[in-house]
Amino acid sequence: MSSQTINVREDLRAERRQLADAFRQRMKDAGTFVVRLLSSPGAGKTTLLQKTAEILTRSYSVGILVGDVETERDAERLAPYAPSVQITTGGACHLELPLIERALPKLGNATPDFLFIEDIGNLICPASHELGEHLRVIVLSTTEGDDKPGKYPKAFRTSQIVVLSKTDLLPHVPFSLDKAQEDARLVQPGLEFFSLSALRDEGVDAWCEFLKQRRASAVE
Ligand SMILES: Nc1nc2c(ncn2[C@@H]2O[C@H](COP(=O)(O)OP(=O)(O)OP(=O)(O)O)[C@@H](O)[C@H]2O)c(=O)[nH]1
Ligand SMILES: [Mg+2]
Repeated sequence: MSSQTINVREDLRAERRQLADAFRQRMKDAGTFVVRLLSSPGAGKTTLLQKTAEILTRSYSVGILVGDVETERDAERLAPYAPSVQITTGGACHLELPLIERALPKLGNATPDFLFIEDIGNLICPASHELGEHLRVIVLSTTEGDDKPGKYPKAFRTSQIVVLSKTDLLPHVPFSLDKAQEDARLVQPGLEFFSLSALRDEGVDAWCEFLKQRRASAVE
């Protein structure tokens, strides 16, 4: 009797990639630019999204899906700025595309000009999951240490943009913007960087201008 080995893991990966590509194309066709934020817990994703939504909603429609293991806290913080839906995973350390598809209609407008996805605070699991975003952004805060890119390479390798957040704290913490950028570029030379303090509203305008330009070239 002959036997055949099937690589289930590879098949699953390929299937997930196809579903993510289809989602990305569907969003593009609808004029929705999908931006996903990854970071370790507390790096400042929600605070940055509050400021970003405040600026972008002056001229664009914005929707936000935010993942957490428990609680609706982030969606409650974001709701005053843009329609926001919390996805609670009850323990899972990352979001998956079926959760995004299920949450989208709850936004009211399922195809806003900008769809932001805040993934669960974690530099490991989310990096291995494709959600069909157009832009993957990693937020690295000055309180985490400038050595993190080399220690968590997959998150940096799979992102296009690094936001170096909480720059207002630079006088108080041993963090070098140059070292963090050098370390990240060793992992992925093509990375682009933004330094900002969402708390002090420094650098957020430039960040939003960049997002508008990227949206225009990606989906318009
Ligand atoms: N000093 C300073 N603190 C900030 C800044 N941005 C955010 N914070 C603070 O950092 C803490 C975490 O911010 P969040 O925006 O909740 O971070 P997060 O990445 O969304 O956190 P999780 O969703 O739990 O992973 C809060 O106490 C914020 O007020 C900043 O630019 N400067
Ligand atoms: Mg958050």
